[in-house]
Amino acid sequence: MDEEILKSKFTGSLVGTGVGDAVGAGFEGWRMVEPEEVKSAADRRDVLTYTDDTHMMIGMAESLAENQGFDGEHMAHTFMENFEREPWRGYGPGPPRIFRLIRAGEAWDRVAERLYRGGSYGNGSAMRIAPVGVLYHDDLAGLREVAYRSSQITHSHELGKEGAALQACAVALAVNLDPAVALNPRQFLAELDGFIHHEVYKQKLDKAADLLSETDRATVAGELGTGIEAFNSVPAAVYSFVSHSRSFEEAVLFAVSLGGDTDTIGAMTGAISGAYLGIGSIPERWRMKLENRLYIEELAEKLYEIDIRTRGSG
Ligand code: F2R
Ligand code: MG
Ligand code: MG
Repeated sequence: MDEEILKSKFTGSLVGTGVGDAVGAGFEGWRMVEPEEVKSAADRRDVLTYTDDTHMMIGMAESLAENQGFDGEHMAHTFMENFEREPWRGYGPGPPRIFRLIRAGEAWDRVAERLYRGGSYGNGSAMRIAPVGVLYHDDLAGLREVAYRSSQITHSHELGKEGAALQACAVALAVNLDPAVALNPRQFLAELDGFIHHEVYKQKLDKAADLLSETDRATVAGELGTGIEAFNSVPAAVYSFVSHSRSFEEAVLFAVSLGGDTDTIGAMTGAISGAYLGIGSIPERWRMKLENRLYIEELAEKLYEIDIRTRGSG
């Protein structure tokens, strides 16, 4: 693939996370909303402010860039320090408790097991995973390992880890596809199905394939789920992408219109769509308003440089 296109996919996925998060943020918890209403709300805003989804995605990218790959202890401390600087970003209930325990001296790789039964299966480790999807786009075994191990910091339930791996794989597959060639939605879903291990996600991917010709958004939302749990939000993001693969804007507006965890489903859809279509597909009027856009682009470029070096030495 042309290197400029590849680089634009890295920036597209990270900026796409931020834009999708910010566009969806005002509607989190709504039942359903018209895409036009989402669009005009985003267009009216002077700044697109992101939430915890992008704040944690930035932490992942910072840690991966600084270590030229995954270092769990460093990533856990990066998350914790970023949270301590900006705790107002709308974090889920679990991560702040985890950061306080790590700050009190608990082991970063065991503390998540103390939350909920068997650890959290919230979507918090999937919503932030775009940097792993782009950096490990040509190494799906490595991608799975880093998705699981990064999830372990805050979301140690197997469904939380698998949700992060599924979202990372969707980003990686999207990076590897030629944006000039029309996406085959069934093939994309089948490749994800081949990658994923857990039956809960396999069933959701099957449902997503069955819903490809569905025109009723309420049916899609009801069948796939739009909740805070990873298994009730990652499949909706994948569906929003495959059903609107030619347009970043349409994919994100559709994702947010489903209601529920709108910032997170918007962020994950934006990450996949940006990874497929590249940074140029993100509407200029949204991209230019994204808070900290230049910093997010800089992080994406650092990850791209690591990717070039890894491929050069491989
Ligand atoms: N926090 C929010 N939204 C609340 C409103 C924010 C408001 N707009 C504001 O600005 O202040 N959104 C963010 O949180 C979600 C990610 O959450 P995360 O990080 O996964 O949190 P947690 O606590 O780990 O899990 C979430 C909930 O899932 C249920 N759950 C998880 N594991 C469970 C288990 N094993 N058994 C039973 N339930 C489990 C719990 O209800 C958890 O609280 C994103 O939406 C992000 O945007
Ligand atoms: Mg959020
Ligand atoms: Mg959310």
